[in-house]
Amino acid sequence: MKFGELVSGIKKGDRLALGKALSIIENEDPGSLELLAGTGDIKTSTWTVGITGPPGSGKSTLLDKLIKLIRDDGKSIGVLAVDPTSPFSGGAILGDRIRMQRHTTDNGVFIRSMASRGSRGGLALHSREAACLMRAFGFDYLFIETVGTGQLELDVMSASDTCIVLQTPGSGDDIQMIKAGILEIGDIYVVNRADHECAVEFASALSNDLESRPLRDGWSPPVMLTVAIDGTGVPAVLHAIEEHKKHMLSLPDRKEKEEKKLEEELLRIMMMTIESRLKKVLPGRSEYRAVMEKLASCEIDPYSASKILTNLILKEDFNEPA
Ligand SMILES: Nc1nc2c(ncn2[C@@H]2O[C@H](COP(=O)(O)OP(=O)(O)O)[C@@H](O)[C@H]2O)c(=O)[nH]1
Ligand SMILES: [Mg+2]
Repeated sequence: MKFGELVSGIKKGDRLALGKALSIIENEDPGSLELLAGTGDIKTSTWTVGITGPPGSGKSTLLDKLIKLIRDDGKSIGVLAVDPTSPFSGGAILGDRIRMQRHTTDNGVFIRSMASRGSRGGLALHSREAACLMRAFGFDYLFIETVGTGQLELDVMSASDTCIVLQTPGSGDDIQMIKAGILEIGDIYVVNRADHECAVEFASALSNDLESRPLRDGWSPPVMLTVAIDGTGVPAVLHAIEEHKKHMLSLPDRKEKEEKKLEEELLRIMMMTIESRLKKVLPGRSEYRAVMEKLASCEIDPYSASKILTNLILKEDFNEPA
């Protein structure tokens, strides 16, 4: 199938086309950017929700329950699981698998897991581009599940409209981990495994910590207790997502924020495009090989080499003023 056919398939809601396009992105096929370029004219109202938290904290279980609630409400939902330990990606015990099956045969749900391999930035890069494709398909909600590993959380947040941070009580160093930066990113905090005896205490410690933080966009992030395995507290989480969505959509500087996000996205994609083009084109250029020779024989240093080539590539118009 040609890229154009894939794109029009996605626009028409063809799940097979979406699946194929996601594989192209996942395999870092050289045509990835070209494929994505075709989806750019699609405006969707998909609300993207990132769910992050340590492995085993219950993200997939919570998602499973959220999917059910959202489907009961008649809305469609895409799930991108970039957590390698996720039941969605096959690491499930049998029970989890069986529970997922009810969704995979439902046309209003599309679940895709992404492998955690890849060259540069790997996972994070894939998931950003995959999310673009999923949004182009036009689900009402897109959920992105990621395991808590640091930089990825920040990427998830910047690609999400609502960011849910999941934590579990009882491992002693929870609060320390939370202090290590995760308090900056959540719009909603969920303390899962509320069947654990320390859950309430843990949640109130978390609330206290959050209270000392400056508000982002005038939103005060709630701390919610859930027992994902039996669904306790999950409707309240969905309600909080909807409240956050309402809040964000009603911000007076919403338009400026969106423009800023678009600009960041544009710059990020430009960097990617430039990098991929340079890698293809440079080795065949005589100027590049000449500079490389000088570099190899220590006639110049890498910084001077870079300056020569960058000036050459960017030409006068884009050179910094002297
Ligand atoms: N006791 C208890 N177990 C839970 C709860 N939520 C999830 N689990 C279990 O924790 C394990 C890991 O859950 P999973 O959703 O795969 O976690 P993930 O790695 O964050 O996606 C599974 O065996 C779940 O059944 C909960 O609220 N209470
Ligand atoms: Mg999971």
